[in-house]
Amino acid sequence: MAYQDFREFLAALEKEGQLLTVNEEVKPESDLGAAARAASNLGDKSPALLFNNIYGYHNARIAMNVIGSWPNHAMMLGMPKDTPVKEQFFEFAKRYDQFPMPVKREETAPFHENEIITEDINLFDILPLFRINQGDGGYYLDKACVISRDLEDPDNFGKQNVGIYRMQVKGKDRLGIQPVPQHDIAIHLRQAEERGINLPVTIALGCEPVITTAASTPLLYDQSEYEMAGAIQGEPYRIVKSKLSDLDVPWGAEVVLEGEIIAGEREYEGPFGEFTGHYSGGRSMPIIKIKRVYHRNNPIFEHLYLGMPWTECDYMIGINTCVPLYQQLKEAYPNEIVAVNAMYTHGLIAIVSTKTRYGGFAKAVGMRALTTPHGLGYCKMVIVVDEDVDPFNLPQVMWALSTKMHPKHDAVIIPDLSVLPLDPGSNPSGITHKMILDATTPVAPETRGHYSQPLDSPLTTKEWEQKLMDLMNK
Ligand SMILES: Cc1cc2nc3c(=O)[nH]c(=O)nc-3n(C[C@H](O)[C@H](O)[C@H](O)COP(=O)(O)O)c2cc1C
Ligand SMILES: [Mn+2]
Repeated sequence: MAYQDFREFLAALEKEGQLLTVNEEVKPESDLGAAARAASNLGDKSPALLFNNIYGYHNARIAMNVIGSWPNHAMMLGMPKDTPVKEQFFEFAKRYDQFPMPVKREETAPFHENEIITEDINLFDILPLFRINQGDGGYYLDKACVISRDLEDPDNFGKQNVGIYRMQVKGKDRLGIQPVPQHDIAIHLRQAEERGINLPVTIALGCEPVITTAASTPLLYDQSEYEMAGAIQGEPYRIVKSKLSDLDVPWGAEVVLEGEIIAGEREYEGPFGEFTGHYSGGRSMPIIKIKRVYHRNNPIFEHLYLGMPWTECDYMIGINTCVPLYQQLKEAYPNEIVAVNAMYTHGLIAIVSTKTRYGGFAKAVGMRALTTPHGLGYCKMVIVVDEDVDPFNLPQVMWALSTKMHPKHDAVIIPDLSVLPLDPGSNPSGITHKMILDATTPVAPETRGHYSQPLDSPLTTKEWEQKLMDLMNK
């Protein structure tokens, strides 16, 4: 079953006890950021938060932490809320294989209820803005889908991009945007600027969770996020055309902004507390001019807390970072790759579980991970483990590192590769050494170590696991 819009998902969360409505009056700063940070601090089953009594506003409603726990992530997939993480990973991978699912086009959408045109636009009036971290340099939209097209191949639906990119509200109709060079919108902007023309963009706020998931998934450049959203939800994804451009927008959005990135213009943007747990600093970034605003009656403004992991951002880009890496590695090595855990900091570190056909194989798997499209900007460290090690079970990964890895032979460092500039350790920003840690058991023709007597569990352990669980549940 697909959620048609943001409100339907919030209602589903509420029914399952995964939405907490806060009726007491809260201050935009620091209550909202603090509450969402606190929700993450309380563990991995936290509810989404809906605030409907915000100091300074008559009728603003703000939702946070919407995909901010494993139960909420499971519900995004339409699975029972207690589904284990690894099961969510394999289910996501199964649906990823259903790509592409054709889209469903609509003529009108609920957000057409209200239209605001050029001279009347004042984003500070329209949106209940607030800062989430005390060092943020301004007000941000940090969970919006940004849609743009490939200018050289505009009719190619797959090359239309939907991505989550943070935006700083810089004026009543001006936003700053940070297109990381490795991401698709950077390609579109470059095409526009090479021609000296502005890049049309449409921004959708308050979407149902499947499109925010697809928009933050490292898909291939020509894979449509809408066709992936359909595959994930198991039915066609609903879209509607923008009014000012040829861009397709999620039908269920609460608020839609239409505008363009101004060619050649840059302005100081930031700092913003990032998913790396560090501030981005202030840098020169492109500007979006907003020309039209649409919103539903009494719209719900969605925002997300991010900072030192784990936060909602990490749930959003956890499993959906693992799956493309897993599928792309499997394309190269279909009989060997078992699972991939790239849930930490969007895959700056990745753990790959694989069979090893012969000595040296695991290191090659690590190198392949570095050269996947997502690996180019992430995968600073790749840990490769044997097939019997569950990469989602970190104690097992630590066991593999501590017993299988030989520091002289199994740490491979490759100098000066690309990484996203936000990696606070990169130097210069955007360049880093990368490392493969081969924590697999040496196989022939390698002869290192004395691994010939691996320890196995007693014969009836599996039966006893079941038996003990049954006894405990009695
Ligand atoms: C909350 C959040 C904020 C993000 N902010 C940015 C950003 O400002 N710039 C950026 O390039 N990527 C940002 N990302 C990451 C991209 O959305 C993600 O890497 C996505 O896979 C990129 O897709 P693309 O290859 O289609 O560009 C953000 C992700 C999330 C979840
Ligand atoms: Mn994309």
